Amino acid sequence: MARDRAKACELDQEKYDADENVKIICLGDSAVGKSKLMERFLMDGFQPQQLSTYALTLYKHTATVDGRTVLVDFWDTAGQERFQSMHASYYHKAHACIMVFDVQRKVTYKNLSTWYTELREFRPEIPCIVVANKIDADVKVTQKSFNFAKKFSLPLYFVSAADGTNVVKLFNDAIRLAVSYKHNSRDFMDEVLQELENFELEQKEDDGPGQGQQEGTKSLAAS
Ligand SMILES: Nc1nc2c(ncn2[C@@H]2O[C@H](COP(=O)(O)OP(=O)(O)OP(=O)(O)O)[C@@H](O)[C@H]2O)c(=O)[nH]1
Ligand SMILES: [Mg+2]
Repeated sequence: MARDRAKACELDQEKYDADENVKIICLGDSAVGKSKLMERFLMDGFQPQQLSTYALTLYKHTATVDGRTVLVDFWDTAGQERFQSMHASYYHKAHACIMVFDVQRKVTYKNLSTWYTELREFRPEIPCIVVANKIDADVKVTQKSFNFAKKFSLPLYFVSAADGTNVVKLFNDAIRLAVSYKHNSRDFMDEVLQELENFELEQKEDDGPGQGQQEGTKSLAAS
């Protein structure tokens, strides 16, 4: 209990010290290895047992990009269909996406197009990396060409959560892309949300506590 509280304080402190925050989401069918990739990157470990993610797990990570501290929220989603309808909030304000398939199960590669269509519905502009996982099981797959990534001009990484191949590179590149997207975003919804955030901050500074969001929304619409 006390340890939980200490951990929460530590995270609050990190948030305070961080130069910025980014959110990275992970998508793909059930059992492609999304959670194992997170485990490999964050804990440098791999437990082979299968424990399907229930709906959502959030991992916090602190990274340094060009000398700046970046607090990263990794959202590990459940690939199972029964959670499909919950995805709207997963996408909200995400800055990058890691989209995983399993090189041993063709269907998980085929389903990338469904995941990608949904991603683009909610986040039309964010960087997305396609990940071919479990290459330890068949290294020859790295010779194959996977047209999905080419078709949408997306980077493709061959990785293995089991032996760690390319995992650190994948996540570090994803963090960089997320930060760079956050700085250069031309996405209309991002601009509106950013403007709302700034406006709310200004309102708080100008009027002190207790001023409602309604007023902010009204003025934004009028401007
Ligand atoms: N050989 C091999 N097996 C892997 C690798 N990554 C994951 N696995 C296995 O694949 C299974 C599923 O991994 P998870 O990480 O739980 O899959 P997930 O995508 O998070 O699945 P959901 O949470 O159900 O969406 C586990 O039994 C892992 O041991 C890998 O790189 N190589
Ligand atoms: Mg999982």
